[in-house]
Amino acid sequence: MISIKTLGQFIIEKQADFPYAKGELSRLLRDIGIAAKIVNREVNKAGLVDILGSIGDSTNVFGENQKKLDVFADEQFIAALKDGGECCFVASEEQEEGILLTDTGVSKDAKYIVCIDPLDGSSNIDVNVSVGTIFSIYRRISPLGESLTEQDLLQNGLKQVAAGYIIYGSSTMLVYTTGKGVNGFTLDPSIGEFCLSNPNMKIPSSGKIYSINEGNYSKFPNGIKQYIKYCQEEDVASNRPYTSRYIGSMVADIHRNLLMGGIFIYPQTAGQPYGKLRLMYECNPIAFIIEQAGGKASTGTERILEIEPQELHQRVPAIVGSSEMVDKVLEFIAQS
Ligand code: AHM
Ligand code: MG
Repeated sequence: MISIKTLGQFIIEKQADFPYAKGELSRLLRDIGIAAKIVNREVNKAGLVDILGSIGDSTNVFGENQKKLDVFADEQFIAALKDGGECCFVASEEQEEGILLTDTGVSKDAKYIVCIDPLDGSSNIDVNVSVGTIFSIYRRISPLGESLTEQDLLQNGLKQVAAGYIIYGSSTMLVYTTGKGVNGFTLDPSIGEFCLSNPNMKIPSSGKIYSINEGNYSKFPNGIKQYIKYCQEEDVASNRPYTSRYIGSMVADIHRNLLMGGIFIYPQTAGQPYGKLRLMYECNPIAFIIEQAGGKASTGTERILEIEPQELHQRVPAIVGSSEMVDKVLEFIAQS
């Protein structure tokens, strides 16, 4: 008989690492895992939409309302967090304002705040390329029963109690950390469970892959341009030239680099002084995971996890990956 460990079993075992834990965080992670399976089912059906009816606020041939997948994912995760009762506030990329779940009464005593990008890389859905979900979990600061304040909602990345991503790819995987290493689970569709497949993940300290949208090259800061040229130079000792790989789904680019070693960069450009990616539900959770796996995450001038957030949808430049490669970029930036 093959011995497998499911996400649910693993979460319960790990609860013992937190002596005063009452199981709320475990339940919250489990709720996210369940929503991820439902989103996975829909993502995998995406190609059939043309047969069953068009996406949008239209009705398919069965009379069912077809929703855009990112909207569907957003609703699914929020519903799971609401019903689970462990989350008092959700900030989502899909929602201009955060959602207070305490109003429902269900989460009245809920301790946790979740920031989520329900379906990242959504431009890739229609072309059958991997997309992902990214989430970040914080503990509320204000006492239970009292109103949440800005302090609760805008905590820096070091305060994350857990973070993770789900990649809907050739296999679907959930990777998460609670600050004690990073573990990866692959969905086994035959039993409908995420099973531990990548325990204690570590990113190699260096690699051969650089991931950046080079189409924006002319608008990049000088330090980044110089680093790209460095990646392309021939040098046997440092294994260059590196290989360029850019999917345009952050989760997929980060996941590959986590496994193989590499660097992912989304810098500021002339037109986007803070880059494109969002701090609270894209960069912070990814930075937490990559640091826990032994890598680094910086804006070019500061550690991403130390940024004091000013607003829920704030953007920051991101330089994330193998520690030696991030250090090299920072050297170029410092000299430029
Ligand atoms: P999204 O949240 O609208 O999907 O945008 C985020 C995505 C990231 O997954 C990816 O790294 C980046 O946007 C790609 O952007 P670009 O096409 O500008 O390179
Ligand atoms: Mg996104």
